Amino acid sequence: MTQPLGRMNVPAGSLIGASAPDRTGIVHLGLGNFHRAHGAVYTAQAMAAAGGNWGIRGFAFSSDRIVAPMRAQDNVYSILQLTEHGTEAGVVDVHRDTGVAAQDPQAVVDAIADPAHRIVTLTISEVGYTRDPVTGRLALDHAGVAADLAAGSTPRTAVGMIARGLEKRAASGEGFAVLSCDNLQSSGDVTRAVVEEFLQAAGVSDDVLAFVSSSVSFPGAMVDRIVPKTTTEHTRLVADLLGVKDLCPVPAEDFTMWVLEDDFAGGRPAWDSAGATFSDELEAYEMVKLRLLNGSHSLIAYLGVLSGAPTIDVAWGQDFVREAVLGGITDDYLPTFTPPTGFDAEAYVSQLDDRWRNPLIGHATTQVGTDGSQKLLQRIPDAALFHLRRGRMPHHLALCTAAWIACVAPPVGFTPDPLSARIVEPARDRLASAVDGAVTVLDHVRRIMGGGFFPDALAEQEAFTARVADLLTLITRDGVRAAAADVASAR
Ligand code: CS2
Repeated sequence: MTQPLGRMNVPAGSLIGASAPDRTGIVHLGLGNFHRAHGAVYTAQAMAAAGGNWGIRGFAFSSDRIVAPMRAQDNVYSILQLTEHGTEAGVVDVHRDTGVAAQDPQAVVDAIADPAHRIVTLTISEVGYTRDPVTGRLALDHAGVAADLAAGSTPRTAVGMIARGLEKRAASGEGFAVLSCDNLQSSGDVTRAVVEEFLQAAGVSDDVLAFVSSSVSFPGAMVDRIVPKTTTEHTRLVADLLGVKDLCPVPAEDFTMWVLEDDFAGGRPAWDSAGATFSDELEAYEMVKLRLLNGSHSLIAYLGVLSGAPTIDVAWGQDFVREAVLGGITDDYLPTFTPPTGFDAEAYVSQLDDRWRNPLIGHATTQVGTDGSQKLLQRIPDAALFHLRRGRMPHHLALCTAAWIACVAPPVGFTPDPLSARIVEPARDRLASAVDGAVTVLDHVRRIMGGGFFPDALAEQEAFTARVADLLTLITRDGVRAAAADVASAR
C-alpha cells in the first residue's frame, strides 16, 4: 500500500526549495491551489537560497476542503507539473500551521497583529476585496462589510480581518506589508484603499490611521501561473511519480511569473533569488497580464461554454475562438498600454498560445468563467473606454460582455449550453432581477450595463451597449459562432 505523505515521509530528492523553520513570518489568507503553487513555492526556494524565518501560517477563507487533508499530512503537499514534455512532482514544506478563517476569524486578526509576522499575502480572488463595481471603493452596503463595521463584531470579510488585524498591530508599531496576489489592476493601491476605507468607516483612532499610513506598505504585484482544480487522477499520478499518497496535490503548468514592487515595511524573503522580479513598472506588468492573459481567458471561457467546450484547451482548439481572441489581443488590448521596458509582447502572446493549448492542464472553462461580475471589471471597462473615447468600437470586448451575459443572465427564450449552470456567479440573482420584465435584448443589456454592475463611465457609452446587444442577439438567434464571425468581419 502507498504510504501517506507527511513531514517524516518526504520522498528523497523531491523537496522543492527548503523546508521552513518553525517560526512563521508570513500569514497567508486564501489557502487554495494558486497560493500553494505560487507564493509558497517561491518562498520555499527563497529560503533555500537565503534562509530566514519565513514559515507560513496559512488560512483558507471559508472551507476546510484543503486544510483538513493538509493537516492530516503535516501541512506538506506536492506540486504536480503537467507539461507536454512530461509530468513531474515535488513536495512543498513551508506551511507551519493552517486553519480556516471563517471558523476562527480572530486567529487571522491575531496573526496579523503578531509582531513576529511581517507580511500577509492574499489570494482572496477579486470578490474578496468587497468593492462596489460602480465606484471601485469598499462597498459599505455589502452585508458582510456592514456587519464587520459594527462595533465589537468579529470580522467575517477579508478586508475586515486585515483592517482589524492592523488596528491591533498598531499597539506594537511593527512595520508590516499587505501583499495582494490577486488579479487586480493597481493591486497595492486598491488594497490599501479598501483597508483604509474600512478603518475610517469603523472610526478607529488617528494613531491607528497614522500607523497604517506610515508603517504598513501595500506593494503591488503581478502573479501568474495557471492552476486548475485537483482531481483524483492527480493524486494517482503523484502516487506513481513519488510513491506516496498525497490527499491534496496541486496540479500546475510549468510557467510561473511574479513581478513585485520592492516595498516591504517589515522585510521579505529573498524571492528574487527564487526567480521573482522586482520592478517599478508594476502597473505595466499588471496590464500585460490582466488584459492579454486574463481578459482573453474570459473570452475563451465564455465562447467555450457557449459552444460546449469543457476545458480551455478544447475551447482554444476551435478556430473561431482563436480568431476572436487573437483579434481581441491585436485590436482591443495591445493598443491600450505601453508594455514594460524591454518586454517582448509578441513572445508573451506566443507563449500564451502554448499555455492555453496544453491538454494536460484540463482547466475548466466554467472555472475561468466563475465570478465574471467581478473579474470582468479588471478586464473590460478601462480597455473599452480607451477605444470608445477615441471613437473606435472594441468589438471583441463587446463580444466578451455579450457572451458573459448569454451564460449567466440569458435573455428570455434563450437557453445556453448546460455547462453554463456550473459557472459560479455571485451576482446571478441580482442580474436576474435587473433584467426581469425586459422587453427587447437592447433593454436587457441596458439594464445590466446601467444596473450597478459596471462603472458609470462605461454604462454611459450607449454605442457599446448597443453593440453588446447586437452580439447577444446574434448569439441567441444564430449561435456563438455567428456572433464571432460578425466581430471578425467588423475588424
Ligand atoms: C483566470 C486566472 O480564472 C481566471 O479568471 O484568468 O485564474 C488565470 O488562470 C491566472 O490568473 C493565471 O495566472
